[in-house]
Amino acid sequence: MAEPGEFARRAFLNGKLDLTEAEGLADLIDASTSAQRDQALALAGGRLRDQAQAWRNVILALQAQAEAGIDFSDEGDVPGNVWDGFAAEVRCLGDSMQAALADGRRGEILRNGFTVVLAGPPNAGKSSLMNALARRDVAIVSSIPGTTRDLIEVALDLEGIPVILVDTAGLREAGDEIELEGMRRTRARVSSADLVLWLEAPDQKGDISDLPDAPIVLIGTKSDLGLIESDTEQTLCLSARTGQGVDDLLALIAERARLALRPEEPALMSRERHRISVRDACEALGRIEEHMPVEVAAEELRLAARSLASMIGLVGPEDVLGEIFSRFCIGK
Ligand SMILES: Nc1nc2c(ncn2[C@@H]2O[C@H](COP(=O)(O)OP(=O)(O)O)[C@@H](O)[C@H]2O)c(=O)[nH]1
Ligand SMILES: [Mg+2]
Repeated sequence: MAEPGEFARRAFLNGKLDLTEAEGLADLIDASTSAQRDQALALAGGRLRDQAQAWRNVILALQAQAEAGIDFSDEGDVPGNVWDGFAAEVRCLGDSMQAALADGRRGEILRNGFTVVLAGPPNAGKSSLMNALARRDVAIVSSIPGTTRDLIEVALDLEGIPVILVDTAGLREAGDEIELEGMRRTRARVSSADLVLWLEAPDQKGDISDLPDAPIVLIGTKSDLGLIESDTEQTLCLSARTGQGVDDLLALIAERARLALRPEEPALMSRERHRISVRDACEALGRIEEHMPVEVAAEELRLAARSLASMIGLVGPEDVLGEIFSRFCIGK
Protein backbone atom coordinates (compact mmCIF):
# COMPACT_ATOMS: atom_id res chain seq x y z
CA MET A 1 0.00 0.00 0.00
CA ALA A 2 1.26 3.47 -0.86
CA GLU A 3 1.88 5.71 2.15
CA PRO A 4 0.83 9.38 2.11
CA GLY A 5 3.24 11.25 -0.12
CA GLU A 6 4.93 8.01 -1.19
CA PHE A 7 5.40 9.00 -4.83
CA ALA A 8 6.62 12.50 -4.08
CA ARG A 9 9.01 10.98 -1.56
CA ARG A 10 10.38 8.53 -4.09
CA ALA A 11 10.86 11.35 -6.59
CA PHE A 12 12.76 13.22 -3.89
CA LEU A 13 14.91 10.22 -2.91
CA ASN A 14 15.75 9.63 -6.56
CA GLY A 15 16.81 13.23 -7.07
CA LYS A 16 13.93 14.18 -9.37
CA LEU A 17 12.65 16.77 -6.90
CA ASP A 18 14.41 18.65 -4.15
CA LEU A 19 12.65 19.18 -0.84
CA THR A 20 11.35 22.66 -1.67
CA GLU A 21 9.95 21.45 -5.01
CA ALA A 22 8.15 18.66 -3.16
CA GLU A 23 6.73 21.28 -0.79
CA GLY A 24 5.67 23.33 -3.79
CA LEU A 25 3.83 20.30 -5.13
CA ALA A 26 2.06 19.86 -1.79
CA ASP A 27 1.13 23.56 -1.81
CA LEU A 28 -0.17 23.25 -5.35
CA ILE A 29 -2.47 20.42 -4.30
CA ASP A 30 -3.69 22.51 -1.35
CA ALA A 31 -3.97 25.82 -3.22
CA SER A 32 -7.47 27.25 -3.21
CA THR A 33 -6.86 30.60 -4.94
CA SER A 34 -4.94 31.69 -8.02
CA ALA A 35 -2.27 33.60 -6.08
CA GLN A 36 -1.61 30.53 -3.93
CA ARG A 37 -1.37 28.45 -7.08
CA ASP A 38 1.16 30.84 -8.66
CA GLN A 39 3.31 30.79 -5.54
CA ALA A 40 3.15 27.00 -5.35
CA LEU A 41 4.11 26.70 -9.01
CA ALA A 42 7.13 28.97 -8.48
CA LEU A 43 8.26 26.80 -5.55
CA ALA A 44 7.53 23.55 -7.39
CA GLY A 45 9.42 24.94 -10.38
CA GLY A 46 12.60 25.19 -8.33
CA ARG A 47 12.80 28.94 -7.71
CA LEU A 48 13.91 28.62 -4.10
CA ARG A 49 16.11 25.63 -4.91
CA ASP A 50 17.91 27.64 -7.63
CA GLN A 51 18.47 30.56 -5.27
CA ALA A 52 19.70 28.26 -2.49
CA GLN A 53 22.10 26.55 -4.92
CA ALA A 54 23.40 29.91 -6.13
CA TRP A 55 24.05 31.02 -2.55
CA ARG A 56 25.59 27.68 -1.73
CA ASN A 57 27.94 27.81 -4.70
CA VAL A 58 29.34 31.12 -3.52
CA ILE A 59 29.79 29.66 -0.02
CA LEU A 60 31.52 26.56 -1.39
CA ALA A 61 33.97 28.76 -3.34
CA LEU A 62 34.68 30.81 -0.21
CA GLN A 63 35.10 27.61 1.77
CA ALA A 64 37.67 26.36 -0.76
CA GLN A 65 39.50 29.67 -0.45
CA ALA A 66 39.50 29.52 3.36
CA GLU A 67 40.53 25.89 3.50
CA ALA A 68 43.36 26.47 1.07
CA GLY A 69 44.55 29.09 3.53
CA ILE A 70 44.50 26.51 6.32
CA ASP A 71 46.07 23.57 4.51
CA PHE A 72 48.68 25.18 2.33
CA SER A 73 49.52 28.42 4.02
CA ASP A 74 53.22 27.62 3.81
CA GLU A 75 53.18 26.86 0.08
CA GLY A 76 53.84 29.44 -2.57
CA ASP A 77 50.95 28.91 -4.99
CA VAL A 78 48.14 29.89 -2.60
CA PRO A 79 47.39 33.61 -2.37
CA GLY A 80 49.23 34.82 0.69
CA ASN A 81 46.34 36.66 2.26
CA VAL A 82 43.13 34.65 2.40
CA TRP A 83 41.27 37.79 3.42
CA ASP A 84 41.86 39.58 0.10
CA GLY A 85 38.30 40.33 -1.01
CA PHE A 86 37.03 37.53 1.21
CA ALA A 87 35.23 39.60 3.84
CA ALA A 88 33.57 41.75 1.18
CA GLU A 89 32.24 38.68 -0.59
CA VAL A 90 30.92 37.21 2.65
CA ARG A 91 29.17 40.48 3.42
CA CYS A 92 27.67 40.73 -0.05
CA LEU A 93 26.30 37.20 0.24
CA GLY A 94 24.89 37.94 3.70
CA ASP A 95 23.20 41.07 2.33
CA SER A 96 21.57 39.07 -0.43
CA MET A 97 20.10 36.65 2.13
CA GLN A 98 19.08 39.51 4.39
CA ALA A 99 17.18 41.10 1.52
CA ALA A 100 15.33 37.85 0.88
CA LEU A 101 14.46 37.56 4.58
CA ALA A 102 13.06 41.11 4.69
CA ASP A 103 9.90 40.16 2.82
CA GLY A 104 7.43 40.63 5.67
CA ARG A 105 6.75 36.86 5.65
CA ARG A 106 4.47 37.46 2.69
CA GLY A 107 4.98 33.98 1.28
CA GLU A 108 3.80 32.40 4.52
CA ILE A 109 0.87 34.78 4.80
CA LEU A 110 -0.25 34.01 1.25
CA ARG A 111 0.08 30.30 1.91
CA ASN A 112 -1.98 30.46 5.13
CA GLY A 113 -4.38 33.27 4.20
CA PHE A 114 -4.41 37.01 4.94
CA THR A 115 -6.20 37.27 8.28
CA VAL A 116 -8.75 40.04 8.75
CA VAL A 117 -10.25 40.32 12.24
CA LEU A 118 -13.56 42.07 12.86
CA ALA A 119 -13.38 43.65 16.30
CA GLY A 120 -15.29 46.26 18.22
CA PRO A 121 -17.72 46.71 21.09
CA PRO A 122 -20.69 44.35 21.49
CA ASN A 123 -23.61 45.13 19.15
CA ALA A 124 -21.43 47.12 16.76
CA GLY A 125 -22.63 44.85 13.97
CA LYS A 126 -19.58 42.61 13.61
CA SER A 127 -21.48 39.38 13.06
CA SER A 128 -23.92 41.06 10.67
CA LEU A 129 -20.99 42.38 8.63
CA MET A 130 -19.33 38.96 8.71
CA ASN A 131 -22.45 37.45 7.19
CA ALA A 132 -22.71 40.23 4.60
CA LEU A 133 -19.07 39.79 3.55
CA ALA A 134 -19.36 36.01 3.43
CA ARG A 135 -22.76 36.26 1.67
CA ARG A 136 -24.17 33.60 3.94
CA ASP A 137 -25.30 33.13 7.52
CA VAL A 138 -22.22 32.01 9.39
CA ALA A 139 -22.58 33.93 12.64
CA ILE A 140 -25.55 34.40 14.96
CA VAL A 141 -26.84 37.97 14.99
CA SER A 142 -28.89 39.32 17.88
CA SER A 143 -29.48 42.53 19.77
CA ILE A 144 -28.24 40.85 22.96
CA PRO A 145 -24.70 42.07 23.73
CA GLY A 146 -22.23 39.22 24.11
CA THR A 147 -23.90 36.87 21.60
CA THR A 148 -20.68 35.94 19.81
CA ARG A 149 -18.17 34.21 22.08
CA ASP A 150 -16.12 31.83 19.98
CA LEU A 151 -14.04 33.00 17.07
CA ILE A 152 -15.80 32.28 13.78
CA GLU A 153 -13.76 32.03 10.60
CA VAL A 154 -14.71 32.21 6.94
CA ALA A 155 -12.35 31.84 4.00
CA LEU A 156 -12.82 34.24 1.08
CA ASP A 157 -11.10 34.45 -2.29
CA LEU A 158 -10.55 38.15 -2.98
CA GLU A 159 -9.12 38.62 -6.46
CA GLY A 160 -7.04 35.46 -6.08
CA ILE A 161 -5.84 36.22 -2.57
CA PRO A 162 -7.01 33.94 0.24
CA VAL A 163 -8.52 36.00 3.05
CA ILE A 164 -9.54 34.55 6.41
CA LEU A 165 -12.27 36.66 8.00
CA VAL A 166 -12.59 36.28 11.74
CA ASP A 167 -15.67 37.35 13.71
CA THR A 168 -14.96 37.91 17.40
CA ALA A 169 -16.55 38.49 20.76
CA GLY A 170 -17.17 42.20 21.34
CA LEU A 171 -14.82 43.91 23.79
CA ARG A 172 -16.39 45.48 26.88
CA GLU A 173 -15.86 45.71 30.64
CA ALA A 174 -18.66 43.44 31.79
CA GLY A 175 -19.29 39.81 30.91
CA ASP A 176 -19.55 36.36 32.43
CA GLU A 177 -16.77 33.80 32.51
CA ILE A 178 -17.49 32.52 29.00
CA GLU A 179 -17.63 35.97 27.48
CA LEU A 180 -14.36 36.91 29.23
CA GLU A 181 -12.69 33.89 27.63
CA GLY A 182 -14.18 35.03 24.30
CA MET A 183 -12.63 38.46 24.78
CA ARG A 184 -9.26 36.92 25.65
CA ARG A 185 -9.42 35.02 22.36
CA THR A 186 -10.40 38.19 20.51
CA ARG A 187 -7.31 40.01 21.81
CA ALA A 188 -5.04 37.09 20.95
CA ARG A 189 -6.40 36.94 17.40
CA VAL A 190 -6.12 40.70 16.98
CA SER A 191 -2.45 40.66 17.91
CA SER A 192 -1.65 38.11 15.19
CA ALA A 193 -3.97 39.66 12.56
CA ASP A 194 -2.76 41.00 9.23
CA LEU A 195 -5.54 43.58 9.33
CA VAL A 196 -8.02 44.57 12.05
CA LEU A 197 -11.32 46.24 11.24
CA TRP A 198 -12.48 48.15 14.32
CA LEU A 199 -16.23 48.48 13.95
CA GLU A 200 -18.18 51.16 15.70
CA ALA A 201 -21.88 51.89 15.43
CA PRO A 202 -23.36 55.34 16.04
CA ASP A 203 -24.64 54.05 19.39
CA GLN A 204 -21.72 51.69 20.17
CA LYS A 205 -18.28 53.32 20.09
CA GLY A 206 -16.25 51.13 22.38
CA ASP A 207 -12.71 51.76 23.53
CA ILE A 208 -10.15 51.14 20.81
CA SER A 209 -7.26 52.04 23.12
CA ASP A 210 -7.16 48.67 24.88
CA LEU A 211 -6.64 46.82 21.62
CA PRO A 212 -3.31 45.01 21.13
CA ASP A 213 -0.93 46.48 18.58
CA ALA A 214 -2.02 45.66 15.00
CA PRO A 215 -2.75 47.38 11.68
CA ILE A 216 -6.20 48.85 12.33
CA VAL A 217 -8.80 50.44 10.06
CA LEU A 218 -11.80 52.22 11.59
CA ILE A 219 -15.15 51.32 10.07
CA GLY A 220 -18.50 52.90 10.88
CA THR A 221 -21.49 50.53 10.83
CA LYS A 222 -25.28 50.87 10.63
CA SER A 223 -25.05 53.82 8.25
CA ASP A 224 -28.73 53.24 7.43
CA LEU A 225 -29.61 54.71 10.83
CA GLY A 226 -28.49 58.08 9.49
CA LEU A 227 -26.64 59.05 12.65
CA ILE A 228 -23.20 59.52 11.16
CA GLU A 229 -20.99 62.16 12.72
CA SER A 230 -18.84 64.36 10.51
CA ASP A 231 -15.75 64.61 12.72
CA THR A 232 -15.02 60.91 12.57
CA GLU A 233 -11.74 59.18 11.73
CA GLN A 234 -13.58 56.32 10.09
CA THR A 235 -12.15 55.20 6.77
CA LEU A 236 -15.46 53.85 5.61
CA CYS A 237 -19.09 53.83 6.66
CA LEU A 238 -21.36 50.95 5.75
CA SER A 239 -24.56 49.14 6.49
CA ALA A 240 -24.79 45.39 6.73
CA ARG A 241 -28.55 45.77 6.57
CA THR A 242 -28.79 47.59 3.24
CA GLY A 243 -25.45 46.42 1.87
CA GLN A 244 -24.30 49.99 1.30
CA GLY A 245 -20.49 50.22 1.50
CA VAL A 246 -19.93 46.47 1.78
CA ASP A 247 -18.35 46.22 -1.69
CA ASP A 248 -16.13 49.20 -0.84
CA LEU A 249 -14.94 47.35 2.23
CA LEU A 250 -14.18 44.23 0.18
CA ALA A 251 -12.18 46.42 -2.22
CA LEU A 252 -10.33 47.97 0.73
CA ILE A 253 -9.42 44.55 2.14
CA ALA A 254 -8.29 43.33 -1.29
CA GLU A 255 -6.14 46.43 -1.75
CA ARG A 256 -4.50 46.04 1.68
CA ALA A 257 -3.85 42.35 1.03
CA ARG A 258 -2.37 43.06 -2.40
CA LEU A 259 -0.05 45.71 -0.96
CA ALA A 260 1.14 43.36 1.77
CA LEU A 261 1.49 40.21 -0.34
CA ARG A 262 2.39 41.51 -3.81
CA PRO A 263 0.98 38.32 -5.37
CA GLU A 264 2.10 39.30 -8.88
CA GLU A 265 5.64 38.47 -7.82
CA PRO A 266 5.67 35.15 -5.90
CA ALA A 267 7.75 35.19 -2.73
CA LEU A 268 10.91 33.13 -2.53
CA MET A 269 10.13 31.54 0.83
CA SER A 270 6.70 30.28 1.83
CA ARG A 271 7.32 28.29 5.00
CA GLU A 272 8.90 28.96 8.35
CA ARG A 273 11.27 26.07 7.63
CA HIS A 274 12.71 28.02 4.67
CA ARG A 275 13.01 31.18 6.69
CA ILE A 276 14.84 29.44 9.55
CA SER A 277 17.34 27.83 7.17
CA VAL A 278 18.14 31.07 5.38
CA ARG A 279 18.28 32.97 8.66
CA ASP A 280 20.68 30.42 10.18
CA ALA A 281 22.91 30.62 7.10
CA CYS A 282 22.83 34.39 7.23
CA GLU A 283 23.68 34.44 10.93
CA ALA A 284 26.64 32.13 10.40
CA LEU A 285 27.96 34.48 7.71
CA GLY A 286 27.38 37.44 10.02
CA ARG A 287 29.69 35.89 12.62
CA ILE A 288 32.61 36.00 10.20
CA GLU A 289 34.91 38.90 10.97
CA GLU A 290 37.90 40.05 9.02
CA HIS A 291 41.22 38.64 10.30
CA MET A 292 39.59 36.12 12.61
CA PRO A 293 41.37 32.73 12.57
CA VAL A 294 40.67 31.35 9.13
CA GLU A 295 39.73 27.98 10.67
CA VAL A 296 36.84 29.67 12.48
CA ALA A 297 35.68 31.43 9.33
CA ALA A 298 35.78 28.11 7.48
CA GLU A 299 33.61 26.52 10.18
CA GLU A 300 31.00 29.29 9.91
CA LEU A 301 30.93 28.84 6.14
CA ARG A 302 30.41 25.13 6.64
CA LEU A 303 27.45 25.84 8.92
CA ALA A 304 25.95 28.29 6.42
CA ALA A 305 26.29 25.79 3.57
CA ARG A 306 24.77 23.10 5.73
CA SER A 307 21.69 25.20 6.54
CA LEU A 308 21.00 25.75 2.87
CA ALA A 309 21.70 22.11 2.06
CA SER A 310 19.17 21.02 4.66
CA MET A 311 16.58 23.41 3.25
CA ILE A 312 16.73 21.72 -0.15
CA GLY A 313 17.06 18.28 1.43
CA LEU A 314 20.66 17.42 0.55
CA VAL A 315 21.28 16.70 4.21
CA GLY A 316 18.88 16.45 7.06
CA PRO A 317 17.18 14.25 9.55
CA GLU A 318 14.62 11.69 8.47
CA ASP A 319 11.91 13.18 10.69
CA VAL A 320 11.85 16.40 8.66
CA LEU A 321 11.12 14.32 5.56
CA GLY A 322 8.46 12.39 7.45
CA GLU A 323 6.83 15.65 8.50
CA ILE A 324 6.75 17.02 4.96
CA PHE A 325 5.66 13.93 3.05
CA SER A 326 3.10 12.74 5.58
CA ARG A 327 1.05 15.86 4.75
CA PHE A 328 0.43 14.65 1.23
CA CYS A 329 -2.60 12.47 0.70
CA ILE A 330 -2.24 8.84 -0.19
CA GLY A 331 -1.30 8.26 -3.81
CA LYS A 332 0.45 11.61 -4.30
N1 LIG B 1 -29.94 49.26 11.46
C1 LIG B 1 -28.95 48.38 11.44
N2 LIG B 1 -28.84 47.47 12.43
C2 LIG B 1 -27.83 46.59 12.37
C3 LIG B 1 -26.89 46.60 11.31
N3 LIG B 1 -25.97 45.62 11.55
C4 LIG B 1 -26.37 45.02 12.68
N4 LIG B 1 -27.47 45.58 13.20
C5 LIG B 1 -28.18 45.20 14.42
O1 LIG B 1 -27.35 45.40 15.54
C6 LIG B 1 -27.54 44.35 16.49
C7 LIG B 1 -26.21 43.68 16.78
O2 LIG B 1 -25.75 43.06 15.60
P1 LIG B 1 -24.61 41.95 15.61
O3 LIG B 1 -24.21 41.73 14.20
O4 LIG B 1 -25.04 40.77 16.39
O5 LIG B 1 -23.47 42.74 16.38
P2 LIG B 1 -22.13 42.17 17.08
O6 LIG B 1 -22.44 42.02 18.51
O7 LIG B 1 -21.11 43.25 16.88
O8 LIG B 1 -21.76 40.89 16.40
C8 LIG B 1 -28.56 43.40 15.89
O9 LIG B 1 -29.79 43.70 16.44
C9 LIG B 1 -28.50 43.72 14.41
O10 LIG B 1 -29.74 43.46 13.78
C10 LIG B 1 -27.03 47.59 10.28
O11 LIG B 1 -26.27 47.68 9.32
N5 LIG B 1 -28.09 48.44 10.40
MG1 LIG C 1 -21.40 39.07 17.17
